[in-house]
Amino acid sequence: MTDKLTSKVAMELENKYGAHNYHPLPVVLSKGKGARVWDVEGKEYFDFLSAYSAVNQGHCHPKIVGALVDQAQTLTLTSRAFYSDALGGYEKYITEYFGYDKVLPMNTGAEADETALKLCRKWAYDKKGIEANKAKIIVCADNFHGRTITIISMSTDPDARGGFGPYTPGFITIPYNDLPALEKALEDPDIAGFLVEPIQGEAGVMVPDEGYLKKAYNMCKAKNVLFIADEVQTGIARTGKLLACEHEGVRPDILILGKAISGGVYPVSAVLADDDIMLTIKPGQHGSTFGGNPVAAKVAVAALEVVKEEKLAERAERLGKIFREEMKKIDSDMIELVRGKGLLNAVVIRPKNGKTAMDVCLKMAENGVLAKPTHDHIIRFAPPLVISEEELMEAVELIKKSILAFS
Ligand code: IF1
Repeated sequence: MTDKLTSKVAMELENKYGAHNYHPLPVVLSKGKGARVWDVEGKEYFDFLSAYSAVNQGHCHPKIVGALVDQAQTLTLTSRAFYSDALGGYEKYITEYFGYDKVLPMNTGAEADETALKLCRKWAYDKKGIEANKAKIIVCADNFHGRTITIISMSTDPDARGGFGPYTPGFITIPYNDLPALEKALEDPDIAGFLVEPIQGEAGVMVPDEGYLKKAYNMCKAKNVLFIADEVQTGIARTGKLLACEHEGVRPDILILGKAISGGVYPVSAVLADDDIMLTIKPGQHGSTFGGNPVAAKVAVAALEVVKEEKLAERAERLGKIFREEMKKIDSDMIELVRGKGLLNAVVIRPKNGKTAMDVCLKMAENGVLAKPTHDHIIRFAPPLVISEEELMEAVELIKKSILAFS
C-alpha cells in the first residue's frame, strides 16, 4: 500500500476483517501525546476517555515509553519458569507503594479480577474453613469486572451475559450502595468475600453515598469476609487519591489494579494482599505466561513513579472540582446531572428533540473532544490526569459549544 490510509479505509478494514464486538465512534486515531490525540487526517482532539482510564499519565509519556524501549531491547519474556532481574524489584516497589505484603502480577483487568476470586475462594477453604465448593462471593448489581465467563456470570448486564451461559455458580448479587442488603447477605456463613467497585464505572460513574465503603468494610470484618476492591478503573490517582478507597480510609483485603498501572503502554494488572491471604495460593495453582514479564515490570515501575513525580492524584482532585463546576454552569436543559470524583466524571444527558448522548458525543468529536456515551444517556469524561488547567478550560469550551448546539 503506497497511499496514505484514510479514516474511511481504516474503518472499512476493521469492519471487514475484525469481529463486530465493538461500536466505536467514527474517529481513526494515529498519534497521541499527553492529553491530546490526532486522527489519520491530522485533526487534533482532547482525549476525554483515556482508554477507559488506562492512560492516566498521558499518551506516550516519555519516561514510560523509555522504560518500555530499554527493556524491550534487553529481555522481553522469560515466563515464570525462571527468575528475571526485573520482577523482584517491581514487586518490592509496588507492594511498598500500596502497602501490602505481596503482589500477584497478571496482564489484564479481567485476569486480575479472576485471580482475586480464586484467591478469595482458596482463603475461604484454607483459612476460614468453609466446606469444599461451598464458598460464595457477594457482588453488586450493575458491576463491570471484565469479559470472562466467570466475570459475566457475576454481571447483571444483559449485553454482557446474555447468550453466554451456562454460568459460573457461587455469586450472590445485591444492589450497589445498599448496606442493609449487604448486612442480610452476610448472614450466610458460606460468604467468603465482597467484591465491589469503589465507584461503578460502566454503570455510569455511580458514586456511592459517603461512608458506604467504610461501613461495608466494617460489616465484612465483623463476619470474617474479605473486602475485595476492584480499582482497575478508579485506582492510580483517577479519583483524586491514589486509590478511591482512600477517600474513606478503607484498606481492602484484596486490591485489584490494572489499566493505568502501566499508563496504558502495556497490559499490566496486579492483585495485592497480605501473606495470610496471598500465600494460600501455592506453586502450580495459578499463573500466566506473560504476567510479571520484564517489560511489564519496568513499565509499571516507571508508570507508578510518574504518578508520584507529577502529583497526579492532587491534579485529578483539583481539576475535577473545576470540571464539575464548569459543567454545572452550562445553561442547557440537556444537562440533567453532573457527578463524579477527581477526573472520573459523568454528565447525564436529558434527550432533546430526539438528540441523545451519542449525538452530543458526535458533535464533541467534530469540535475536537473525544468521549463516549454509556447507557444511552450518560457521557463519561475522564481526560488523562496530566491535562493542564488551560487545556481543561479549552476542552470545557468545546464541550459547552457542542451541548449548546442542540439548544
Ligand atoms: C472494554 C466499561 C470502562 C473495569 C473494571 C475490570 C475491568 C474493567 C472496574 C476489566 C474494564 C473496560 C473494558 C472496556 C470497557 C471498559 C469500561 F465501559 F466497559 F465499563 F472502563 F468503564 N474492572 N473496563 O472497568 O479490565 O480486562 O478490560 O483489562 O472494552 O470492555 P480489562
